[in-house]
Amino acid sequence: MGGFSIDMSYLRKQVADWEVPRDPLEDPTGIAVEFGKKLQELTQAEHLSKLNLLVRSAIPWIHLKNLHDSSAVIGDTPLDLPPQLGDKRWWHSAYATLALLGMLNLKVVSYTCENKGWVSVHLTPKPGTGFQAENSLGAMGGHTDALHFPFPDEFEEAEQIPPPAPDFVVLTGIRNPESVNTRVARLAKLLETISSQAQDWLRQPIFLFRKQDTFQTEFKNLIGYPVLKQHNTYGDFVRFISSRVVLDADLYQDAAKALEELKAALEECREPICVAPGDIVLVNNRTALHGREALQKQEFGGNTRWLIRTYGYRHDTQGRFKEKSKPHLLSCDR
Ligand SMILES: O=C(O)CCC(=O)C(=O)O
Ligand SMILES: [Fe+2]
Repeated sequence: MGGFSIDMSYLRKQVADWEVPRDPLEDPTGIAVEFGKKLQELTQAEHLSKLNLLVRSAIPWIHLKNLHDSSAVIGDTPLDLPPQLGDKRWWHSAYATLALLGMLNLKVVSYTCENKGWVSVHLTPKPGTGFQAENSLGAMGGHTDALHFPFPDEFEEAEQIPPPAPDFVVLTGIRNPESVNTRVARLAKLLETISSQAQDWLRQPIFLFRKQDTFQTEFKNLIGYPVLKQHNTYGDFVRFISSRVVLDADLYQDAAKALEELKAALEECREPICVAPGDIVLVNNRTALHGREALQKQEFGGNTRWLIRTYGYRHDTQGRFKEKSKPHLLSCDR
């Protein structure tokens, strides 16, 4: 089954009236639990059961429309990925996002080695040069976030391996004046499109996964793992970014062809989702790939596109948490 959208405008007013006294960066888990209960009281049972399809991996993404109200957000769109302490403009939207995770019994998580460990980052156009600026405007191919981190069943607390990549990526819309689309592709569709021989190669533990630039960690590569892997409960999982999956193409010519097949299928199978102001999109980071169209204008700050990104774990996903006082924070240290 594909993903789908739900109009949540029936509860937007009540969510917009929530008092948001605490900085979401400081107590994201507490806010998720407390406001998750409030959101549950407001959410129609039928919508809750649709959302639980996502948690159970029965659908690859869900697009919630008009859940929060960002129309009152004033001032310039931030230019930095990490939020500024004291900037409260995005708090309401962050509370709605955290409440959603809490209602679904998902854990909000962040990594010590990415964006200073903050749970929320601003996806906005960044001026200047360097990877952040370049990634912020151009089209983004289909990918999974944190692809060089393991799947949950590959993680061992005692081993020298970082905590699992996020189970879910959450995109919260604050501004999107040009209606620039996020693009999603579901793995099930990709697997119908590529040959069974390609699938077999992608299941071999022969690939190297290079870290994304936003991760500052000594774990730079995940070496000798497959692109596709069957999970006992949730079916097939994927990890992929076109430019960051590497293998010895002389030794494994057919596997290199399999990667090309996957890339071509991704182009074919992606579907647009517009994360409009007030919307929240939850994407399963193991059964779907996400990316984005290029932004149309080379403009920064002002009223430009502004999404918040948050990561979630299933409640039973094991990780290496850094300290009790910050239950969201995963340690990338050995
Ligand atoms: O801007 C978007 O719609 C998605 C961005 C994204 O996937 C990322 O920054 O990793
Ligand atoms: Fe992403």
